[in-house]
Amino acid sequence: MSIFNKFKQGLKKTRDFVSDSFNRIAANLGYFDEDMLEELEMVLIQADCGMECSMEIIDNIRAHIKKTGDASTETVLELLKEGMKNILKDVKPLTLEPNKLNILLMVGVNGTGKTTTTGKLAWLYQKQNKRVLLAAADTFRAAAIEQINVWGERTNTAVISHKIGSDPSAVVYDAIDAAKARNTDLLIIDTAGRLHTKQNLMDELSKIKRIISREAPDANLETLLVIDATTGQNAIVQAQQFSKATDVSGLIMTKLDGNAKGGVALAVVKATGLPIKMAGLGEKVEDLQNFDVDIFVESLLPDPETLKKPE
Ligand SMILES: Nc1nc2c(ncn2[C@@H]2O[C@H](COP(=O)(O)OP(=O)(O)OP(=O)(O)O)[C@@H](O)[C@H]2O)c(=O)[nH]1
Ligand SMILES: [Mg+2]
Repeated sequence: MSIFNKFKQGLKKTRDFVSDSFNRIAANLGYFDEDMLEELEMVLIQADCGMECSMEIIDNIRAHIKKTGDASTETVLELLKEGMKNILKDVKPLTLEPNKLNILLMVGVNGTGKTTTTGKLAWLYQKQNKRVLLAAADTFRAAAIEQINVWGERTNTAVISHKIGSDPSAVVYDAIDAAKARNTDLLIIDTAGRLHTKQNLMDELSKIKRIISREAPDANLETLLVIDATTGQNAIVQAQQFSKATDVSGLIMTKLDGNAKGGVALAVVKATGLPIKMAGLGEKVEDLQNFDVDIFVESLLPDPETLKKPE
């Protein structure tokens, strides 16, 4: 399946809502008047694009119409896509640096999809013949260690783990040691879910980071904040506050398949200025994709050829 189709399928709920709404509004007249623009703004807000992004996009469309007099459905659709792409433009896909250790530190609040995404990433890079190693630095629950080991087995990836209750930094220390000895390309560190407000847990994260910079100072480190797209406005607050509490280099938006609110990707980028690196589009191992702005936006909106004409 092409990447475009994977995004279309994963984003089906949001696509159905946004595309059908656009078509329904457009079918009235074949061009957009002020009421229709306001209706379109409401659709964006309902898809969780956020008030700020939605207003910015529609204001730009309005200004363009005023300037050119062109309010045709095709032009509005094009401007809508352009507006969305402009907001998301700073996206940078995840890339591994060759001939050195790359470390992905997976962080985020509880249940956002850190462990699942760790497994999916292992699978993705194993397929590319990279030497991958996993670190079970969520030592809170036995089930968490078990879960990452299951992913290790499924993806044929070695896992460094200690027993429940041990210091996550010690796991990371051992994992880096093993990564060096094995000439590993990619070490992925799964951490426990934590709230940015819990100081002791944030300190634990800082300690993990200190170990990484001490033991692997030349490694290419990415701290990836995993955000659950189905948590709506909460996702925005989480992303904002978590990235303030610790240095985050990029976002992974998971569960974009979960509801019709995938527009939250725009709101999160707007609120944090952080790039989205990857998109979780389903529960299956192959449902993790590099986040591509053009493909994401085109997946949410109708193809120009399919636009309905007014009756
Ligand atoms: N539909 C869907 N479900 C996902 C996706 N990513 C993760 N999940 C599901 O989300 C649930 C939680 O995933 P975990 O990976 O355990 O989340 P976590 O962040 O490791 O959770 P804690 O370790 O408890 O903080 C699981 O049921 C996953 O299958 C996704 O992209 N789409
Ligand atoms: Mg987990």
